[in-house]
Amino acid sequence: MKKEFLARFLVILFILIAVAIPFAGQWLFSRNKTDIIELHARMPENGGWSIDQIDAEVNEPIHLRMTSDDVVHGIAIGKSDLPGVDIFPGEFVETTFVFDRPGQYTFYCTRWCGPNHWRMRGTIDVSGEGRPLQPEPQPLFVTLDIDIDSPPIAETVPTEQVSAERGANFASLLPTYAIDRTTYLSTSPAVLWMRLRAESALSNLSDQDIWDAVAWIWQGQTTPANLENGQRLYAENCAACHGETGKGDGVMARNNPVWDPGNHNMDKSSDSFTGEGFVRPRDFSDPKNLLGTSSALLEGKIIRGGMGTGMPYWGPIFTSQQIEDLISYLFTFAWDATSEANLD
Ligand code: HEC
Ligand SMILES: [Cu+2]
Repeated sequence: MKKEFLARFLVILFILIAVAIPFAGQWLFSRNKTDIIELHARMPENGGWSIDQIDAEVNEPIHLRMTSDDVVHGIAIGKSDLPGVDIFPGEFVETTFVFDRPGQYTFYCTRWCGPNHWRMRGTIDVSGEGRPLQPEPQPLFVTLDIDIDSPPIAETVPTEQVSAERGANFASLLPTYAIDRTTYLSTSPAVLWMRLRAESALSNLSDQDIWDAVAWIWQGQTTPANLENGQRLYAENCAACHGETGKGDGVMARNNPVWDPGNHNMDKSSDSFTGEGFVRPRDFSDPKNLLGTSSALLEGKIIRGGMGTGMPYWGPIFTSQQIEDLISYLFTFAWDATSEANLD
């Protein structure tokens, strides 16, 4: 009697389980389907990201299931520390992003998939409670009204290799404005050199002494750790066009025509400018270029980009600290170049 009851009970139980399994599967599956966003990465020429706008809520994870339809890509979120993920063709990879502040974020490709690689960008609109991503303060190039499309050439450059170490010897002689951070941000090394050269208190110093002092001032605006960070960001994001040594000879740009303001197809103020011409960037390792340029100008160019010249805009990608580190690193090209023979 007891045995028979048990047997019947087991049969019913098995039937229930058999019926329940597909339902449970379906339930789990449909949940996954609504929670997971499938994202295909493709080169811009092949259509770019299959989805370029995603809505999200603060503190609610978004799950991405990603694959590539062509070459290797990667994904990362601008202005955030969330680790990036590589996306390989023929494979699916999953990742989860959580945002703790509302605002508009940019997701972007992290692998050099072609000359238009940097155009692989999309936005994630995060709504909800919390301190929003601050609206950016006005960049200095706007406040100072600097024309970032006509970068100046240094009126004077060093004739020997500069040494920030030697420059430290003159620190106590320098007027306070020279070591002021605002001066560093808004003034080019060459303009500061000319101001210092005109100081009667420094008339005993040689031209080279003053260059060394200026190099020391520039060095004092950063740290070895920040420079290292700038170097890494440069290698990952900029060297493909600007070249490892800043000469403008990276694989993505070395065959482009050199910027020529007399050529109307390149002159942005002319009616015939198509805004599509890629140019070869200026040589950062020629001291005439960067030593004539202020940090504010470089920041403006990096944030806003070159409008049709092929120079991407990085405003939504980098934090202000990252941009600062990149600028500090760019200036090292100019100082290092003073050791080369291309001084004239
Ligand atoms: C796709 C190619 C490309 C990439 C990638 C690129 N640049 Fe450029 N960049 C250019 C071109 C072309 C110019 C020159 C056109 C212009 O100034 O408008 C330029 C100009 C600049 C200038 C203005 C310099 C001057 O003296 O005129 C700065 C600064 C700069 N880039 C920094 C960067 C940094 C930093 C990165 C990486 C985060 C970067 N660029 C990545 C192509 C690129
Ligand atoms: Cu890509």
